Amino acid sequence: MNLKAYLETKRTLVERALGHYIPAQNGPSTLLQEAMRYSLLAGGKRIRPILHLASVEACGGKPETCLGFACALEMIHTYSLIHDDLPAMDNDQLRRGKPTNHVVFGEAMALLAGDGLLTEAFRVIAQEALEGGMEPLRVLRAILELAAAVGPQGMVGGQAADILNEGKVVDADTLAFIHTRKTGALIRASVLTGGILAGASGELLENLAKYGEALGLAFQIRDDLLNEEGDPARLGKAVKTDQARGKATYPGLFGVEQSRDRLKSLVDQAVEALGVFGPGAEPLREIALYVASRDH
Ligand code: GRG
Repeated sequence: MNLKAYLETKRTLVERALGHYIPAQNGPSTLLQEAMRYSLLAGGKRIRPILHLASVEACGGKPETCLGFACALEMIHTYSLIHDDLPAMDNDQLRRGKPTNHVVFGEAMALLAGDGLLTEAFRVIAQEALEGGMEPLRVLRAILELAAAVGPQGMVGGQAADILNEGKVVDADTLAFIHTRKTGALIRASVLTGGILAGASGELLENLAKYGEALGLAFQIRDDLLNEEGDPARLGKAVKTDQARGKATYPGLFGVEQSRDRLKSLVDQAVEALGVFGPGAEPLREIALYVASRDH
């Protein structure tokens, strides 16, 4: 298959739907809406919604019915980036090749833009489920997975541990704790919820969870490596910031070579988990290989 064309088609679909769900607005909330749209529509790979749609396809579902859920994943991801860039967290000036949200709109508006996107994500899921007549129990299960993945037991918990461990020498277990939650949990949920909404069997869901877990950790290890040795122009953000901030990273703890080996073995694990799927899982397979080699 042509992965580049596949990613481009899905990205365009998601891009258009995001603009529709969070439209430009006139009125008292204009600036807030502008701040939300500024980061949401600033580009980005859209890998989480694409993984979700690919997972729906792999399980024989209809991706067009899950576009709202896919966009919700991207809204949550974008909120996390806006908050992560704030002066109280990583204090970054550049994201997706543009000045960060707080640099343009100020800290208060950036905080609220993140809050707005997080809340809108769950509104969009509920609205699309009602209007599309989706199976209620499947939607509830998917919401449970998503909320658990991004709450204190997942992404927000991982971010807290990341910040609390800044400047400390962490062990391998702590590093895995941070990475699987901060980044891995939302990626795992993006994949798993696709299977849930498509009505996949228990065996398929178990394997989607294994795939998502391995891929989520692989994604963050690649992110660590790119922070160490990537091209800032290609990445659209600063590099070598992790070391300067005393962040817990794979290359920091294990070195670049061992991190690359771990990345490769995680991608192998992810691909292996897809063994029970038919040819419909080809995009998921290709995306796993792409994650290991991505340059941005
Ligand atoms: C609740 C106050 C508060 C803050 C939450 C949870 C959180 C802050 C931040 C999440 C942590 C985070 C930003 C992890 C990094 C994940 C990561 C690898 C981001 C980059 O994702 P890509 O490469 O980026 O998919 P694009 O721009 O392509 O979408």
